[in-house]
Amino acid sequence: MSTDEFPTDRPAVVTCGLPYANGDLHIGHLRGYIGADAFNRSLETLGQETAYVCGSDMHGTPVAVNAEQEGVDPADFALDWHRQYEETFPKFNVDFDNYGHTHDETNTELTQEIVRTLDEAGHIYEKEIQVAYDPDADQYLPDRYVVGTCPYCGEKARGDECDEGCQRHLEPGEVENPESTITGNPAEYRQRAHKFFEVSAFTDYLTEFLDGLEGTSNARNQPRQWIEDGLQDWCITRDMDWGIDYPNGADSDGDDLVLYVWVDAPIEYIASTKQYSERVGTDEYDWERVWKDDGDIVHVIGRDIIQHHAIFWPAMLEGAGYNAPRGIAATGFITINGKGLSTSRNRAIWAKEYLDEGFHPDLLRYYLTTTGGLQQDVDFSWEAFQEKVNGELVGTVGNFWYRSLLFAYRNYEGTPEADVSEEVHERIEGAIGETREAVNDYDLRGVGHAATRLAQFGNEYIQGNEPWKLTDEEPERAAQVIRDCVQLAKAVGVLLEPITPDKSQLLWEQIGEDGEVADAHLEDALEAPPRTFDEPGELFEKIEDERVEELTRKLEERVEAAADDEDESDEGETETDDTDADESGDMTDTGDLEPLLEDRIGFEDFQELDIRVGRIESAEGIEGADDLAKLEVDIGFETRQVVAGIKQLHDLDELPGTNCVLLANMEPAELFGVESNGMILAAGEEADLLTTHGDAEIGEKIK
Ligand code: B3M
Ligand code: ZN
Repeated sequence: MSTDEFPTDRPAVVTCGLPYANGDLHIGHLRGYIGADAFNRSLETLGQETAYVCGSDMHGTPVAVNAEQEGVDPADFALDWHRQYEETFPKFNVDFDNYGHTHDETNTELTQEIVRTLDEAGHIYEKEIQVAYDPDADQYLPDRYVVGTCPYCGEKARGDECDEGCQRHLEPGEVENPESTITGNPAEYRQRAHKFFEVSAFTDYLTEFLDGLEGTSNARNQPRQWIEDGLQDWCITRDMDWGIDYPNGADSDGDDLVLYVWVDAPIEYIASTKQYSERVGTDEYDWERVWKDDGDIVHVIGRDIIQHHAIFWPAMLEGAGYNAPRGIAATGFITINGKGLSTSRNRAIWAKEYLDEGFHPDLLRYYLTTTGGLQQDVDFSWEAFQEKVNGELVGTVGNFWYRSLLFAYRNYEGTPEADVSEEVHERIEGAIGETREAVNDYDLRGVGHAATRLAQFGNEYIQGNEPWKLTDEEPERAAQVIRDCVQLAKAVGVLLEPITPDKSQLLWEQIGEDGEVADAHLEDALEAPPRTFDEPGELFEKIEDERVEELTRKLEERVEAAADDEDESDEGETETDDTDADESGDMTDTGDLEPLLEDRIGFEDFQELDIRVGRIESAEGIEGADDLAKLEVDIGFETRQVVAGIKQLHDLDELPGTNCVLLANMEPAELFGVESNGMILAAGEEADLLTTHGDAEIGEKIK
C-alpha cells in the first residue's frame, strides 16, 4: 500500500471517466471533470508533479445506437461530439494536459498491444456463448441493442448494464426476457464464439489491491462484495463493426470481432498520458514511468462504473504488466431540485445553458466541489446555487477580499510596511495544513472549506480590529492589521485556486503579483505580496432573486414540456435512446425519489454521526434569505444555533417547544452570515421535521 503522502517524488496522473461522444454535456458530467480538475490542481499546489488527462469515448453501442438513429456514420458522429467536448471543457476551466479520443491511432495501437500481451500471457480464451440475435434485423444484439430484466435485481436493464437498478455490469446472455431495441421483437439466443479475459484468475491479486486502494470508500467496499460473491470472467469481444478490431483478426468461426468498448476506453487513460509525454518530452513528464514503474495513478469516476475500474481494469493492468491505480474516487448522484437528473425529461442543467446564462464557471466549480466533493451526492437547484454564491463567495470571500484590499489601497497604496502578526501567520499555516490533509483524504470539500474558513476569519479579524478607527490615533496598529488582511487575502486566493482558478488569478493580479497563481504552492500563501497595487474591484457579484425565479421557472417549464412530449409519443415505439446512463456516473434516472444508495456502511460509520434529541427554543426568519430560519435548539448539554431551510415551509411561531432531531457533530457552516452549528433532520421537499414520539430525553443520543 502506498502510504506516503502527496506530494511524492514520483509523477502522478489524474484521469476522469471518458464521456461517451454521443450527446450534450450537462452538470452530471461537469461534476466529475471539474472535481478531477480541482483535485489535480490541488495536487499541484502541494508541489506534486502531475498531469490531468482524459479523452472522448468513441466506441460501443452508446455511440453506434445514437449515430444510427440520426442516420450518420458513427465515426463522424463521435468526432463531432468529441470536438464539441474539446471546446467546452476549457470554458469551465477544466484544464486537461491532454484530451484525446479512443479512436485515435495512439489508443488503437496501445489497445491492440495490451490485448496481445494478455493473450500471449494466457489470460484470454475463447468460449461458445449464447448471444442475443434479432432474426428480423438479421443481426446480433450486443449491449444497448438489447433490453430486458436484470437477473440480479429484477429491474429493467440494458444488455451490458443494470442502469436503472443495481448498476451491475451484465455479461452477454445474462439479461432475461431480451428484446431487440431495433425492432422491439423478442430476441433469440444464438450460439457464438467469443473471447474472454480471465478476471477470476486475479481474485487474490484484486483482494490485495483493494486493501491498499486509496480514494473514496465506495470504490473499495462494493468490489469487495463482488469478489466475495465470486468473480466471473469477462467477455471482451462484440459482434459489431464499430470499435477496435480484435488484434489477431478473425476468431475460430472466421468472423471479425471488435473489442468491447470497456477494453479500449480505460486504455485511453494511458494513451492520453502517452500523447502528453510525446508533446512535452519525456524529460518533463514520462508516461512510462507513471504507468509501468512507480507513478501515482488516480481515477475519478462515476459510481456506476466502479466495477469496470476497481475489478476489470486493475486486472488488465496487472495482466499486461502495468502499474496499479493508487486511488479511485467514485462520485455520487446528481439530483435537480431533489429529483433524479434525467436528460430525456430535460431535467438537467446543460453546460451550454449555464454558460449562455452568463454565469462565471468558477461559481459552478465552487458549488459542485464544496457541495459534493469527490464522493457525496449533489442536489442542484438555482436557489441553492444562489445561496452558496451569495453567502459564501460574495458574502465571505469576495467581501473580505474587496474590503481589505480597498482599505489597503486607499490608505497605503498597497500592502502596508509591517510584518505579519504571529496570530495571522499561524492561522494561515493552519489552513495550509488542513488543505494538505484534505487533498490526501481526497476530500475536495475540505479543500474549499479550509479557504472559506480563512476568509471568514479574515472578515472577523478586520471587523474585530476596526482599523478604520485606528488610522489616525494608532497608525502603526492600523498598518499591522491591514498588512495581516492583505496576507490573508492572498492566502485565500492561493488556497482557493484549485476551485476558482480565474477568480484567484484576478485576486493575484489585484495584489500586484506577477505570473500565475496556478503555479503557486501552498507555502506561497505565506510569502509577502508586492508593496504596491492598484485600486481593486469586486470579484463576485450577487445573484438576484428575480434571476433565480426566472431560471427555476424555465427549468420547470421545460421539464413539463418534455413530460407532455413523452405522453404524446407513439406508444408502439421502442425505447432505445434513453441516454441517461451515458453520462459519466451521475445520471441514473430515479424518477421522483432519490435513488437508494448501493453502498452499505458499517455500524462504526453510523456511530460517527452524533444524532441527538433536541427541543426547539426559538425560531425566526433570517433577513434577506427567502428560505432560511435561525433556530435555537436545546440539546441537553447546551443550546445550539442552527440554520435550516424551513422558513417557507413551517409556521415559525409554532415551532418553539417541539422536539426535533439534530445532527450535533455536523461541521459548523455559515449561511447568510449566520453561523449554523448542527443540522436539523427533515424529510422531503416540505421539510417534514423529524421528531420523537415517546419519552426520550432532550440530549439523548439516537442509535
Ligand atoms: N464512457 C461513460 C460512463 O459509463 C464511459 C466511461 C468510460 S471510462 C474508461 O460513465
Ligand atoms: Zn440489477
